Amino acid sequence: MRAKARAYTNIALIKYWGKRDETLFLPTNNSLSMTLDRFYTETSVDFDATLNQDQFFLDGHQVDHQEMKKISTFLTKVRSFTGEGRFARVDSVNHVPIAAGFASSASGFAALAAAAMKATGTDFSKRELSQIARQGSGSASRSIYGGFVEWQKGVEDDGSDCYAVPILDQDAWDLRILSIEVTHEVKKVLSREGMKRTVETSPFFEGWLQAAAADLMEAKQAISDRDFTLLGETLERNALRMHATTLGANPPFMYWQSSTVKVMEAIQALRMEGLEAYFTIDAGPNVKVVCQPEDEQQLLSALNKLAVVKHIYACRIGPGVTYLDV
Ligand code: 2P0
Repeated sequence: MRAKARAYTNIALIKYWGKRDETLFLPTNNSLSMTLDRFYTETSVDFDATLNQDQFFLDGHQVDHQEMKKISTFLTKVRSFTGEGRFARVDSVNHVPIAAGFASSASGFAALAAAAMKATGTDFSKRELSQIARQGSGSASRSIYGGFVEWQKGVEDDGSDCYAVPILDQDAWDLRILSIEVTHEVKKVLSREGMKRTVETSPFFEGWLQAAAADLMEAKQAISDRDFTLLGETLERNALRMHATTLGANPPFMYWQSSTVKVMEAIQALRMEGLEAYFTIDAGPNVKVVCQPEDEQQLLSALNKLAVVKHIYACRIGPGVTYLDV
């Protein structure tokens, strides 16, 4: 049976940084994201009794052994959850510019989870889908839903209470996200490795856990009240706190480049001039800026004047997983 799904990337306002279980992808803190409307992955899955191993084609090309192993391990989790016995052919097309610094693993595993679960023909809830997607890549658990989404860390060892929940619909609050590309370079420390090193060696990690819990409460209050200033101050502070943990790791590492800092300074300077915008940064040097619709054009023109800015992708808040005809 064949099924096809589309899932969009998301950007964390309160970051997921640290795992308590690496096999089950259980995080050490709750995170909160906005799903975006612009970058997505479309994936079809066909469980086929004639196959004697899984096959994965990304943008039409068969992937290397290591990538294949990741997909096959994930499909085996889907098989054991549903009782599906066959191998699958997976076709995935990524509409995510790698250089934009968006984690395609979030849209990638959310689309793969949705298509694979549907292709097994079993019934499943969105909550179960979020739990399955989580076991491909943590942030994929959030891309099941549109709008604002909270991924709850849970307390159980088996992950049964660890999934994402929607907290505000896509159309309920119109915010804009400018993704600013400052470099095409691939990151040096992959996020999976970076968060592991931080958990194991950074003395700042305990502080991060306390701060992230407090930041989450404020962000949720801000969303509930549609208080943009409170949300912006909280998300910018939370990103800085996440990055501070990496400086305390051993060996230390940092995701910023000088161009990253130039954009951060520009945003803070524009804010002093009365243009309200806030930045966030993930496990790479590119910067994402959150603003209100009425300030988007002025911000775009100010940021485009910076020599370090290569490209700006303007995004809005997007939808959750959708199923497509095959
Ligand atoms: C996030 N990041 O909340 C955080 C902020 C990066 C910085 O989720 O190991 O690819 O596959 O669960 O989801 C990127 O990490 O990591 C990420 P795995 P993932 O968006």
